[in-house]
Amino acid sequence: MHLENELRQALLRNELALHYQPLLSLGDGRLAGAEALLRWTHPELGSVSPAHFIPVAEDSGLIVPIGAWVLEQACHQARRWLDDGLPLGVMAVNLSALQIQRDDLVATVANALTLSGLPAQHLELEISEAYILRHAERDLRQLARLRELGVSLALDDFGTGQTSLGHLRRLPVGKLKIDRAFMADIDRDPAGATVTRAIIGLGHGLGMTVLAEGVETEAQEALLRAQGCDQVQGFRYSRPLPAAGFEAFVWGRS
Ligand code: G
Ligand code: G
Ligand code: MN
Ligand code: NA
Repeated sequence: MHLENELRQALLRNELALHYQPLLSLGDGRLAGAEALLRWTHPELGSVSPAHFIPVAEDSGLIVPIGAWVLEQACHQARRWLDDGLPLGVMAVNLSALQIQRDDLVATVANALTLSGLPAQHLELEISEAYILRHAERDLRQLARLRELGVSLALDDFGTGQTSLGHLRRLPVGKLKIDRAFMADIDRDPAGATVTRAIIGLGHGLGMTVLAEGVETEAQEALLRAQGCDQVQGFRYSRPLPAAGFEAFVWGRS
């Protein structure tokens, strides 16, 4: 079976869905937002991991129509929750390198906002650090155009790339998401804790919100709290959930 052909059909056959993982404020434990994460259930293969199919979608260009679908779905869901009086905060959507390189990205994002009626300040776009530094000047212009729409930007997987501090300062990014690779040993290894402390200090120094990804244990949470980290996300709180499960978990809706 050719995965690319199957993925091409997936949108038409309605096999894609979004799950949502809560982003929480560390200070008061309140919901700060949700990250939309793509899921694919193939009729024969069953559930296919995004780690497996996102690279196929990127290499084939399918990430462009799929990414547009993700934006639309996520914005609609956010709008429904806000209409129901549920205090969502932001809806965070991952963007791929290929989407950022395309001239129609701003129109695609604007279209998703218009169709859903979601106010732009409720949309946060996540851009992986590993990607952003390779195309500096062009990307800076593209990011600035997104900011003009009123959406916010987050630098995802932070700490795994090699963003220079000078470059970071020029990025119109309001949030750093510390890569989950750094959580593994922060509560056991002093060097690990030094890295998270440094990233939190750096982000705050630049006026950014700092979120730690992949938080799984109470000890990790305690350390991040002591270091002044603003937000957390991870299996300790909740796995990514279908919309109904997210509502039940976060707002006690049944
Ligand atoms: O959900 P999971 O933890 O397995 O995600 C694996 C990877 O797939 C992560 O790097 C995540 O950023 C990426 N991913 C999930 N959903 C999307 C999406 O809608 N668009 C893009 N570009 N990447 C996504
Ligand atoms: O690259 P990005 O940060 O978008 O990836 C998000 C991915 O991280 C999702 O696939 C999600 O399922 C996964 N994830 C979220 N929380 C945790 C966690 O606490 N531990 C691990 N191992 N993965 C997590
Ligand atoms: Mn992400
Ligand atoms: Na990440």
